[in-house]
Amino acid sequence: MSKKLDTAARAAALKDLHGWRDDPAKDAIVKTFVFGDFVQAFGFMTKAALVAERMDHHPEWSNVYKTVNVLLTTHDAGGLTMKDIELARAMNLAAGL
Ligand code: H2B
Repeated sequence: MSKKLDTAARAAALKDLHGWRDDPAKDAIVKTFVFGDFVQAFGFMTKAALVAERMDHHPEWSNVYKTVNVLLTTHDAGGLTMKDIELARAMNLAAGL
């Protein structure tokens, strides 16, 4: 199982993760993706879902029209791990960032 990141590792990992914020209360990272329209938002979710399934690591997310809110945390570990950082990177790539 992945190990929870300590404060220093968390800050270091977040530094080069464009657009992601710390959510310490939930021991998670969060990002709001805003696309041009619903089709782009849903296209992103489709790509991200396939990556998530391949990684066996799944986002908590919601979609309203062209906005996708994402929260990443590792349920098995009870907090943030490298798996969340890896999925966040993959989601940025899926969004074309
Ligand atoms: N996703 C996330 N975000 N955290 C987990 O701990 C997790 C998961 N565990 N996806 C996986 C599935 C686990 O439940 C299965 C059995 O591997």
